[in-house]
Amino acid sequence: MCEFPLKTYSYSCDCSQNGFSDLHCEVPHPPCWSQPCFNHALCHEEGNNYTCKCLPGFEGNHCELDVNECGSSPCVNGATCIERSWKAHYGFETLLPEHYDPRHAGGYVCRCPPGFTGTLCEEDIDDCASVPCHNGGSCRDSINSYICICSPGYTGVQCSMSTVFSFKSAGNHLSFQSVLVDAEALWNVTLSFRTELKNTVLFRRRSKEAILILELLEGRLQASLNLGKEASVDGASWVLELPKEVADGDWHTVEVALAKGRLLLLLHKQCQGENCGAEAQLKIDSITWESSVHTIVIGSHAEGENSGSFIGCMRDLFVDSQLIIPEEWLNAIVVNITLGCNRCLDNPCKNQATCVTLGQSYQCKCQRPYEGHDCTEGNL
Ligand SMILES: [Ca+2]
Ligand SMILES: [Ca+2]
Repeated sequence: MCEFPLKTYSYSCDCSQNGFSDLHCEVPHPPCWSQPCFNHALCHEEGNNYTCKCLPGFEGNHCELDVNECGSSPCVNGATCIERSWKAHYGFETLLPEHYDPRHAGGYVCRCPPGFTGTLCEEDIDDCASVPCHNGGSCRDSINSYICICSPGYTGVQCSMSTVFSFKSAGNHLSFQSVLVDAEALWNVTLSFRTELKNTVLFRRRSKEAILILELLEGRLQASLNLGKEASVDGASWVLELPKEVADGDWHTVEVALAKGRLLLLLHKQCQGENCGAEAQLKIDSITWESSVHTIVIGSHAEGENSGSFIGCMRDLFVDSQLIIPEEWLNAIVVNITLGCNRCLDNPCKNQATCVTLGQSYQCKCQRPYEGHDCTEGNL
């Protein structure tokens, strides 16, 4: 490129493209001169060679490779994995800083689905922590939700709705109609009751084909079924009884079910042993269980009939697996039924004691010298 003896001429050598420097382009550039390392890696010279010292999150001889940290699916429970090297997510993803910084481009963050937390979204958030279930209901944690297991007498998502109602005098009753859509469906009534009447009716259910009655006779449960339009004349009938005395003023839960070919009478909860259930095989094939309207009267044999009327409280009434909630008795005939169950109305406290309602129970404040739960014991 240069020639002698043109002394009078000056010259310069352009080495910008060939990797050399100095006046005559005879000195090679240092190895890192060409900036061979990618992704902001440091170039480290060793003699005529170089090595690239990668920032976290990059690899390869020239740090040209973005480590695929999300490749192993480290986030659990359906979380989304976002690598810190994904520049396009900055400014949008709240889990990342606002601006990309190559010095912090290694690793990943997990965006958790609702209900989970933790670095890897491995932790199921305790949705019961806020104690959402009321009235003594117990809480079961679920995914981004909870399930309340309500105490007897309450229902609703948070157990804040009462299912309790009471019959204070003869003739009080509740009457409504139920439509069995599926002819094969079970006839089923489950309820809890509290009474001291020894002989009373709990419910009567009537359809075109059958009459089913649940009552107390001498303090014991009896379910009777009569089939046929003229049931008492030419129909078949069955009676089930349970020996346990239940007219004791405490709550009892009873179920009567008429499945295809079987009649069942069951006492739930406190009852244990073989005396808690009775069953009858109907042994009838010819009856047609048509879809039909059923009339159900709770607390009485029929509207306008006072004999055998129920006096006491009921709660958690289910008809064909549907909970019948007092607040939703819009289409029912309701005769003098009171919501709740005020036990003090039964005058349970003796000897001039004062009765105080405690939820669905009561407490007696005794006059001296009486004592005991109902103030019946005394040191006279
Ligand atoms: Ca990466
Ligand atoms: Ca949870």
